[in-house]
Amino acid sequence: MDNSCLFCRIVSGEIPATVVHRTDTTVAFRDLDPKAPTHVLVIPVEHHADVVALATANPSAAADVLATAAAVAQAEGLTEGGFRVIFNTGRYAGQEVFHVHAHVVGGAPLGPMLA
Ligand code: D5M
Repeated sequence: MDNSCLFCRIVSGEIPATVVHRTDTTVAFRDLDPKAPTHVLVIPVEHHADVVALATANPSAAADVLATAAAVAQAEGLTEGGFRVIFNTGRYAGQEVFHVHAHVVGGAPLGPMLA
């Protein structure tokens, strides 16, 4: 837990979020600024800055994030039409929150990825 980290504070419940799924190792909640009809963020409970740090330090937690992303996609009805799972990583990708998170986005045609 990093007290200066927004998403650690969502994990602890100190900052409210619309949580849609929770496991021992992950939390999934709705993005405040959705870019598609469904836009959920999936994070590990454990603090890691980005997907490289997570996969290096705790590959099993990285697998848990993907399993939760898949469960969210199913629960939100995204699997038939299709969806994206995106890890913005670092400056060029526009990562703003440095607690690794998977964006699960879908619910409508998403257009080309690199517009
Ligand atoms: O994406 C960071 C994402 O985090 C961005 O889509 C907004 C979202 N965000 C920021 N604060 C909150 C809170 N408090 N609740 C829910 N969602 C939030 P990035 O990949 O780092 O650019």
